[in-house]
Amino acid sequence: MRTRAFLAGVLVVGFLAGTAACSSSKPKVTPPPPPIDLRGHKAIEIDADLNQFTPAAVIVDVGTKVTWRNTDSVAHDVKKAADALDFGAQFGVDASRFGPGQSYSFTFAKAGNYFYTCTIHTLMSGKVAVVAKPKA
Ligand SMILES: [Cu+2]
Repeated sequence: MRTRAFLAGVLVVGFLAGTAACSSSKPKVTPPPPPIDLRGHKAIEIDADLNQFTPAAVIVDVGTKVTWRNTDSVAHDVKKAADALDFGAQFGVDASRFGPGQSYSFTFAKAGNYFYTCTIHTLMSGKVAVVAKPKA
């Protein structure tokens, strides 16, 4: 009996060690999707649908016009995230002007990482990475 208990203990310890090794220091948080590189476009579109912005993260050139389209069945808004970079101009749209079928456009004039969110659905957020065009 003692031997069995010892063996069971070894197996458990071995299993735990193996599990720990597999999940080494990686937190169990779903990583945000990688940004979609949309450089080279003068204008792009981001859909608000199913309580998500799609694509949620994009890379665009300075001067790109970004249009958010509400293709969902409920109203959303688009607002600067609380700790986000200054967008350099009046940014965002209220839910009263961003219901189903409505859209909102903003042209990014300066490089930077701009974070925005829907204040109605707090898990609904996105990022626009604006990069300076390389000199031709
Ligand atoms: Cu929303």
